Amino acid sequence: MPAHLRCGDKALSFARKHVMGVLNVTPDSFSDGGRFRDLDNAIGHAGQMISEGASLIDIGGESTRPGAAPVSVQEELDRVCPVVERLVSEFDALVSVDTSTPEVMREAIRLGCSLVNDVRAFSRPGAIDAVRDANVALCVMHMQGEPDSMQQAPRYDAVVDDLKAFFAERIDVLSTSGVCTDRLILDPGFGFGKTLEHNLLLLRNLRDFQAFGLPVLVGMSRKSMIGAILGNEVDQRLFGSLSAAVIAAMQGAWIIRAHDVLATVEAIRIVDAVISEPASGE
Ligand code: 9MG
Repeated sequence: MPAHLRCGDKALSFARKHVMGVLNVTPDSFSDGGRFRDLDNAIGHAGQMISEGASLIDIGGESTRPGAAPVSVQEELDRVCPVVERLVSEFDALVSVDTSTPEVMREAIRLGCSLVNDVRAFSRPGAIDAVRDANVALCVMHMQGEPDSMQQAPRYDAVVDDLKAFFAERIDVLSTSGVCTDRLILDPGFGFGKTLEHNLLLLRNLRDFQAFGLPVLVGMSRKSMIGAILGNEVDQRLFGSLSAAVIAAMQGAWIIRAHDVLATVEAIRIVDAVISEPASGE
């Protein structure tokens, strides 16, 4: 594992683990009802998450929840770019853009974002070209299918091995296209074309993904896998989300994507304290 991740003109140190705060700027966001579509509200919410300890803010203008409708390129640009521009100028935290759209990637990079988070792993035509020559970090997430149908019948031969093969292929495609692999983050994509059993197998075996020598990011916050275990609604999933975040961090994840930043930061600080090597065993 590298000591830090290059993120444009900034860097993310792996002396400790990090929380990425979720900032949805979609009218149909699954867990915040789209309250943050308004620009000032979005900036205020991002500022709150940064003051609570988020190292990164992930801005998404296209909902990827199961069954979500696609948005036009122009609509995604209109939702995301004003938020990126203000966050970059007003805060020190790393700005991440959750998009699969090459036009949005290019514009967000021009505005100074530090990371592109692509749930489609830079597979859309033009996506790799859009990021190749920037030195921003790239989150390569696994998803089986597309959001409108991905939860209908997810199937794997062996979910952990299948994802390892997927990451090997994407790393190969990206690096042979000229993307330096020290910019990459891997993400198993909890809930993206996976049953509860697939998600649990991935969480149980998360350490296997360290074989690539790249940082691992996970997002389980408020997801239906938590609700499926606890039988509760999205606004009741804090304790379950924290438990999953702690397990992932103990299993080697470096970045936790979360809605409830303060609670997640405190939980992850406990993990950092437990796993950091003391100077002596005394
Ligand atoms: C956008 N988005 C929603 N869930 C996510 C997850 O688990 N990982 C990443 N990288 N992005 C996500």
